[in-house]
Amino acid sequence: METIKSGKIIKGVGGFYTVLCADGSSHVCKARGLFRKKGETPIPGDNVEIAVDKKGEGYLLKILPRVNELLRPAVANVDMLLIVAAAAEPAPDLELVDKLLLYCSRQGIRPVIVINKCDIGDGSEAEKIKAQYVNAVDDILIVSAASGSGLDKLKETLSGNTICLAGQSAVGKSSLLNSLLGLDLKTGGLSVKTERGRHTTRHAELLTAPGGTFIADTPGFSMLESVPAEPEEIPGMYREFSLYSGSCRFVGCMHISEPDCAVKAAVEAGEINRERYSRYVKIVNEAIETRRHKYD
Ligand SMILES: Nc1nc2c(ncn2[C@@H]2O[C@H](COP(=O)(O)OP(=O)(O)OP(=O)(O)O)[C@@H](O)[C@H]2O)c(=O)[nH]1
Ligand SMILES: [Mg+2]
Ligand SMILES: [Zn+2]
Repeated sequence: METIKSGKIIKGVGGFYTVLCADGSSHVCKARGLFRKKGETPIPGDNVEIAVDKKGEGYLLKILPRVNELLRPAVANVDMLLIVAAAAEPAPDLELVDKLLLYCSRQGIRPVIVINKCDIGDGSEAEKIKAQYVNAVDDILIVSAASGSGLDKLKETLSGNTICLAGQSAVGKSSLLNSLLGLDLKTGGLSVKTERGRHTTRHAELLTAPGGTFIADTPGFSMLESVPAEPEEIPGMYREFSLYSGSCRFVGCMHISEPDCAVKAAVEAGEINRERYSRYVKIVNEAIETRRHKYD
């Protein structure tokens, strides 16, 4: 006698997958050979069907279709990326934030910008960062894992979603999870680097919070090896450009060197944030370089 159940993989190590079911029970499951034959690898975040035999042992039967799939960390069906930056210590890498926003756009993931460490200084740094993104992103939260400021709102935003954290090392990703979920994850930043400066491979694991919330902590490496889009796709991924881009003289305007560009005019008029626009130009050029060298 087997019972068939459905649930979500929250962890996978050495061919054993921990599946959390809707009734709150969890089962460690093996994947049958079937997956290997099909070349399918179950990963955390996968919604699955399992069979549990009378000894309580479980087997994965089926992986339901994925909405999306992140590679590093390997997590499926991600609703939300928490892009964490620090108001100070370390100085924010906003180019990374911009690239992570492109990644969200490409993967169909809702971005949430979290500006942590607002307890340091007078708070003006956090506001300066926020000002660069107000027209680009709906959710921008200013918080402090240390003081607890803003964490209630953050918790509310996360509720019921599958979430990945991203951002530079030492911005406070693990600290935020500790404060939000009452955990004891290792903090201090850079903790997972080896002496060669490379990050150790870690198996992604989804932490669970009440209300069907699943969160993957991520060590502070960039999930991105290069700009996650083709050059021509990038302008359309900048939401704050969309008000203006229809008025450019050329269809397909890249808003860089073309004449009569409404986006550039909006930058000059102070309607589009100049710093974000400058990084946009850099990112597009990087994407062009990457493509040029792709077939070298
Ligand atoms: N002042 C202040 N310090 C913080 C805050 N949040 C985290 N820190 C400190 O920042 C350092 C780095 O925090 P972590 O949580 O380890 O950062 P992380 O983003 O997880 O770093 P990686 O795991 O390397 O990617 C620690 O020393 C924390 O105590 C905060 O809100 N305010
Ligand atoms: Mg960490
Ligand atoms: Zn233009």
